Amino acid sequence: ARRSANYAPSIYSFEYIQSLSTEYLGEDYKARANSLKDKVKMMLHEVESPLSALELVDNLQRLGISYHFDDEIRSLLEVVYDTYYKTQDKWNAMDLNLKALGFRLMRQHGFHVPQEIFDNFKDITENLKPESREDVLVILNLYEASYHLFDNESILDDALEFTTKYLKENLEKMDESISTLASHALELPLHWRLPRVEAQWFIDVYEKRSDNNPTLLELAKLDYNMLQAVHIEDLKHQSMWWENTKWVSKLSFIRDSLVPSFLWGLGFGYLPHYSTGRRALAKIVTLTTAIDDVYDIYATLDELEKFTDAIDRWDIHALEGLPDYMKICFLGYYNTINEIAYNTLADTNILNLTYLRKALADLCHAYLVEARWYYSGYKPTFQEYMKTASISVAGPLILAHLKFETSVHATSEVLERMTEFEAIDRYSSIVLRLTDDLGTSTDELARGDILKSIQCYMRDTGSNEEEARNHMKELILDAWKKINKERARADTQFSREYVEYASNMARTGQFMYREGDGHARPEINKSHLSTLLFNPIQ
Ligand code: F3P
Ligand code: MN
Ligand code: MN
Ligand code: MN
Ligand code: MN
Repeated sequence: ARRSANYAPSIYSFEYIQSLSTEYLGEDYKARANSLKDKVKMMLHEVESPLSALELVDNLQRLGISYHFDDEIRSLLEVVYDTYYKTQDKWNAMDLNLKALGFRLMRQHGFHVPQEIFDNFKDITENLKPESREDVLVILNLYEASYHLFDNESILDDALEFTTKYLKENLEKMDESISTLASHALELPLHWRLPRVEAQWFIDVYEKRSDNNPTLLELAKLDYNMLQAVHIEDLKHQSMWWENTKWVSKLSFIRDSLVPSFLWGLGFGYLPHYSTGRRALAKIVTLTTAIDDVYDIYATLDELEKFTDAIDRWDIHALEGLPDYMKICFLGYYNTINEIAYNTLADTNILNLTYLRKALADLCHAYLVEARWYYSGYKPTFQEYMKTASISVAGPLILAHLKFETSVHATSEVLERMTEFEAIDRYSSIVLRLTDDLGTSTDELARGDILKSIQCYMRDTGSNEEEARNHMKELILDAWKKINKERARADTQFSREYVEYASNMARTGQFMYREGDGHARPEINKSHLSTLLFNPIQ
């Protein structure tokens, strides 16, 4: 008898999604947004101190509207960098708060600032008082800065440890307005958060501030709702496509992951010009989720060998040897991937099908290895598991696609830089796998599955589940240190955009699985989904 996961039907019906509408596509809104943008540009030209410049940039970023001012922000940061952060004699004179805020923004934007800027930070932090709002802000800024650390940056390691402990231990003593910020930061640092979800949260926080800037606030809300209108169009397109594949009715055992898969697409990139990429990636995630269920749950090992071989050959004739339900899987996948490759070819003149096929074949081979482990009862070591599982989590497949979905049509650059991106691809896939296992392995083992990272590590070391989970969290931090290094290396418009997408993949994993299997059970993220996709901000 075949297994089944008994997934619940989607909580978002086809009819519901098609009925969504929004007024925010209208011209009036566009005109209003443009006049607000002009005002913000003036503000960016008129800043008077480095602190006010950096705070303005930070607010624009957190409010989710900095993308309108990329050029202005870059020039402003260049000036601030040259004047204050470039050399030691310049930064010596700054206070710790300014150092910390600037360090984070500079590293975010690829400027070189060494960790030594925080030499002896404890001389200052020792005397800070949790009862003082200003003092806690210093700690918070240092905390957020420290997450931009590279491997072997021990000062930043110390700063991360110190500030985390400080915030945790002093939450009770803080004023409520600031303890909200502190617990939010402790839950996940800004650097690991999904920009769109963060914007939604921060707009609310910013609105409650007595010293907020009404222009920024109005633009943030308006822009949020205008972007949401673009996302709704994407989602409706997506749902029409998914309905037409008929997978939900033909393949009774799969998850209908349309909406959470769209959220992955949105997580990789939320900007309007990224619609094509968002749609392509959301399709890949929707189909791949179903194929993962074929391998994990439904198919026999013999069927899986045949399916993997068909994917390898990418030959329409391979269809004939497959059982009926797998013909649907194979041809559905085949058509979608070929169409995506066609669009890239027509749009950019790059033929990437060989590359996309290879990523898909690697994924299916990793799935097959895991299926063999399952049927033979084999228990891999943690290291052996990770070798396969950092591929089976679909990170490399997603990243293969993302490289061709950047806004700059970097025709030859993509192909030339493939090997350069191997490190960021590997480490963002590791974050994805470990977050997935932290969130999904409990359900998976209950339903019958191979041992996942946590359990392999427990077997290897004799540790208990909590220790193993904490170890995985440390490995996530280690992987981010490597990601940060690769981010700092990105030196062209194309590579900067790409490393952002790869970082966003890790961030989406951290968001999706933070409270369990948010991908298989979208009700976990219901309230976020509703503000992201279904209801404008008031
Ligand atoms: C990680 C997976 C899925 C979710 C789909 C998300 C994507 C493709 C980014 C299928 F690939 O989750 P699941 O937890 O079932 O994967 P696993 O590899 O653990 O079976
Ligand atoms: Mn699975
Ligand atoms: Mn699987
Ligand atoms: Mn294009
Ligand atoms: Mn999983």
